[in-house]
Amino acid sequence: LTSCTTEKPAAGGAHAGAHLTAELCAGLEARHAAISPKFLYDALGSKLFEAICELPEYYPTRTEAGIFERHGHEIARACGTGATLIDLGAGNCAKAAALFPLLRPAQYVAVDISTGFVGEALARLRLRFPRIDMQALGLDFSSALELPDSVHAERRLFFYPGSSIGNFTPPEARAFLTRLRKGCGPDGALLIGIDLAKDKAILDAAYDDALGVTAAFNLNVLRHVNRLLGSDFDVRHWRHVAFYDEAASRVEMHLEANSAQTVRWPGGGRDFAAGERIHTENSYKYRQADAIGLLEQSGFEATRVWTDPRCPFAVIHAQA
Ligand code: AVJ
Repeated sequence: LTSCTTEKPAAGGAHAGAHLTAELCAGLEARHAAISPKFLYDALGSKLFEAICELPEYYPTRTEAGIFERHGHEIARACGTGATLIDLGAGNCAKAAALFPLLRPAQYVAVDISTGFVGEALARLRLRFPRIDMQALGLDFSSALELPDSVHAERRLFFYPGSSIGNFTPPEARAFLTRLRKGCGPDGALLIGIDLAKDKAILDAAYDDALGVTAAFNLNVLRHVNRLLGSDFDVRHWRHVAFYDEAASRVEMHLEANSAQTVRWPGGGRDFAAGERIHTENSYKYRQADAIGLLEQSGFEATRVWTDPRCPFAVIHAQA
């Protein structure tokens, strides 16, 4: 039997860096199997995430965009113009681009783990804003943030929207924000979007939508892992599970084996029992005071907070 769906090598290189492969193996071999959420973003995963942002159930993108729209002038006043805007997890660069007319950055640096995706987005953006100096950086900033010398050191404004901070546990988030603060320099700042705790029914629906787009996004990680690791996960034998754990204040995403599975990869493998899960994402939801506390424990000073009157979500400007 021949298949029409071939597993192509990963975009931007046929094999993952040794550290990424080692990280994947360690996660899959752990007693509670896990895959880091950063692996959700291959080329297709980035497109599926764009589709998630269009879903009626997925409120964060729309809510945050509304805050940027309603309070744009105040946000620009807090941030100042002419900054070095460093967009962490830029994806399609749409959120930053919407702020360009107000923020008028001197330089725009789009950082994303999905190298090809962010490169294409930036190429389109250069045509629209020819006067802004732009560069795309394909790198995994979750463990270390090493910016090349081409990124201006003055007036750095880190932009971390969409509540991506929620993927870290609170201690990891503090460590990450502390690194950011150190990368800011003396006159730097951070503009961050943080999702706030809300009704469980809203959260459950946002991460398990009726069309199954989030399910496809989650399952697609197995195909990405197959390409990176040479493993033989069969997507059809797994299902998407997502729920809000109120006590832990986080949404969890898992992939659950429909039946007993053996998965192999070069140099390793694992048996999964029916119903066994692979943890693929946490999405922490904060109370506003705790979000501010997180920033202050990382050495930032939260100077302004903007929220939505109907849907709890905070955009915070923090000074390094
Ligand atoms: C990009 C990490 C902010 O946690 O809401 C969306 C990713 N996962 N639906 C989130 C995601 C499932 C998203 N972040």
